[in-house]
Amino acid sequence: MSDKNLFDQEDYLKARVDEYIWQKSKDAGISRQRFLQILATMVGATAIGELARPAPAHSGAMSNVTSGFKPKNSNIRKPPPPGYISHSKGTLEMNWEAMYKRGYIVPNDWFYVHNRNAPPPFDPSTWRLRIEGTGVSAPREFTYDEIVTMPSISVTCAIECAANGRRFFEDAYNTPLSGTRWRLGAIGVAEWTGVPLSILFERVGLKSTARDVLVEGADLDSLDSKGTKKSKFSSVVPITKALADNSLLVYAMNGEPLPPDHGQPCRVLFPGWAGNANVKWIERIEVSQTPIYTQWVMEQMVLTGADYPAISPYKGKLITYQNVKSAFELAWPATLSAGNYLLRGRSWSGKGKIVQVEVSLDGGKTWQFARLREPNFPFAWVRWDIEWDVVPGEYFIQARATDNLGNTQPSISPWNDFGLLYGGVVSHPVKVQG
Ligand SMILES: Nc1nc2c(c(=O)[nH]1)N[C@H]1C(S)=C(S)[C@@H](COP(=O)(O)O)O[C@H]1N2
Ligand SMILES: [Mo]
Repeated sequence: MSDKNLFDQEDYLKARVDEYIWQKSKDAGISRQRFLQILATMVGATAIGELARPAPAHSGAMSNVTSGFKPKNSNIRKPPPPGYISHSKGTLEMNWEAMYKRGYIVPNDWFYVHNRNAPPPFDPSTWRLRIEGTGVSAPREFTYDEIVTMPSISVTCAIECAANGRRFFEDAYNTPLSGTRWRLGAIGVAEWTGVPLSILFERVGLKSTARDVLVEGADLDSLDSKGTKKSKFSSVVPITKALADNSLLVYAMNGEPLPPDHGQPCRVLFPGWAGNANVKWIERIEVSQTPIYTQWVMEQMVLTGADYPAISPYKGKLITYQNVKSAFELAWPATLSAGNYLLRGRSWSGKGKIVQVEVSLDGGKTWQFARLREPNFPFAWVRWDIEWDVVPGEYFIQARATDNLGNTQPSISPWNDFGLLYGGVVSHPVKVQG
């Protein structure tokens, strides 16, 4: 499969499903010809069996706006910056108001956090990264010192949670969801420094037949609620993504050693892919000649619901790249004083860079172009602004971005049961005082 095809999730998913069935068939001693016959009859049938899914109960989890103190039992090490929202013990949502007129990059202390577990302790003298699997001919371990002395590059790009914007599904469909009720603050842009995975893979004798890469953290995943066996938090990408120039084994963030909350000592960076692909606290990478199907990816990394029938082995449509979104650098809800105001915001796309941003100050009736500011890196974000001569009243303001592949934010995102990849235009409430 070519790298270009990866941009088309339909193609990617279909290829993965075909491979899965072929692999199973081979294991069972079935011929290629018979496999193709099975395939022809199978996809529709498995799709139907998986459709029914009970509506999730509302978690009722409380949200806290932080005021600088650290909650007990937190899975987060850094002190929460003022005005940040902590939805649960492992989540910290960026405060968009604090980004007003700030630089392109989010400082480490201000970067959002999504930690399923507390950061594990790190001892540079005993820590090892193991690279192994059927896709390499010389599996071995690397020490921390070895990694930081290898050739490195720096990439400025975003990491964004696949559930960023989840709360707008609830608003748009008036249906509660379980899971973190992020607004738009589960994203940040940083300068990530590390070793291109392609260089590491060269040192372990990457085979031309390598297909998939599994990256595993030191912590456990969160599938235990259903009584299933606990496994390490991990993610899987195809070898084409792992070998991209900007796919890195990261050890520094904005020029500092990777902080505990963001993956100390090492995490992976897969630009544009959903946050969870960027595994933190990694200890093991498996390169495989056969596709790797983990429970996490098949059950959690998918869009599910009436619009997204399951296609075995996936419970829905596999998530890879993030979509287009926009946010204002404003509090939620915002209160402004009448007069001239420089309205600012940022827009981003996991598939490329933003080429156009439109803003509506009248709830979507009329739109005008915002001014885009430099820099404007792909897989990161662009800052934009617009003058607003504002009179007292109550407003719902909106922003709508378009990326270089022509993806534009729709007025509403189609529903999925986990509330992932909300890309619809968001109405931001603003009150203007006289
Ligand atoms: N080992 C490990 N890696 C992980 C996670 C985790 O819980 N454990 N969370 C993932 C998710 S869901 C997201 S959105 C990003 C968040 O990265 P950040 O906390 O550095 O912003 O890390 C990903 N990597
Ligand atoms: Mo996440």
